[in-house]
Amino acid sequence: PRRVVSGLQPTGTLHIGNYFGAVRRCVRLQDSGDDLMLFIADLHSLTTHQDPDSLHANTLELTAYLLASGVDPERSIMFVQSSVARHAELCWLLACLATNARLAHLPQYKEKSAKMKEVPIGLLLYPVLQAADVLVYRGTHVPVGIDQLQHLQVAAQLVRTFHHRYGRVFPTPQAILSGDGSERLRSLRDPTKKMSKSDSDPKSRILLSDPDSVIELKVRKAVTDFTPQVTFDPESRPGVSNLVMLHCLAEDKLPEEAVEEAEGLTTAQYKRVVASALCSAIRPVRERAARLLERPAVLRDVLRLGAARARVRADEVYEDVATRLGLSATV
Ligand code: AQP
Repeated sequence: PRRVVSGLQPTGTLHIGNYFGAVRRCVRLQDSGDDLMLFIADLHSLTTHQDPDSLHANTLELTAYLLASGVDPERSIMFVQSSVARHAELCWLLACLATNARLAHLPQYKEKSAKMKEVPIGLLLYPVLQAADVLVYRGTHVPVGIDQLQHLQVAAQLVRTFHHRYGRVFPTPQAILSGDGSERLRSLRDPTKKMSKSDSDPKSRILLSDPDSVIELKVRKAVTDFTPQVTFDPESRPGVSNLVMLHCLAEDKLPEEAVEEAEGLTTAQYKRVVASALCSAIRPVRERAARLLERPAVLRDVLRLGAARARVRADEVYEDVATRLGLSATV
């Protein structure tokens, strides 16, 4: 089977963009037989300052939401990134093959570093750690959004450089794009932007923890445009089309079907349909997560077992890599 590797940062409660765009995709890959390794990317989250207590709480919360979303810790391996030291160790080896010029030119780095006064080296290394995350398990496939493709290209280049110098060790990881538009759900307040955890306006996103009444309110307040009909045209009508997209993801249907269903409704009326679809899709996840959060010891056990299984795989690959480099590593 394909070995799929994916990570999510424990930087706050997941929003429906994270859910439809990442978590649910992983669960569906797991359910269709892929070998899924899903990790909580706490090392990545450190590229921006994290309050230690919040980071710890967010890690457990994310664990609960992932389980509630259908990640099966027996079929898949779910763990915290920092509990498998090989991620950081392989990152160092790969960093010695990466060039500053290549990393500093990546659009996402340029964008994020431009907003900072002091730019941490970790931000520059972010794509190298991402490559290590996948390669340390000889991952073959990575579910990504369009904006992450550039980082997968960095991984592919590192694999080529590695092979050239030391021989073939890693498969070149391939992107899995969802093709259903779920990779980029938009902010409910400004549909030109993506829905994001860090947006200062809480009404711009729907959280997986939002009760029905809050979901309804946020959808009602969603920015659309001055045309009352419901159509799907992401370029010229991003706001309404984003609602159509959410409707489709919540009910597993195609935009044509959603638009047909909305015939005769104004966007204001259609918002009620969308809100109700989202409530039905999210309610079971929210309720399961709440029950799981009452049992933190169970969540910790899941993570501990996941880490132990991940370490076995990572040690084997790392030992192979270290040997080829001439490092006298013992596992
Ligand atoms: N708007 C989105 N639509 C679809 N998918 C999205 N993802 C994020 N935003 C959207 C996907 O969710 C996963 C979460 O990755 P992350 O935890 O590394 O967070 P992120 O990419 O930084 O996105 P956030 O959660 O919105 O945070 P900020 O505020 O930093 O932008 C990824 O697979 C991502 O593609």
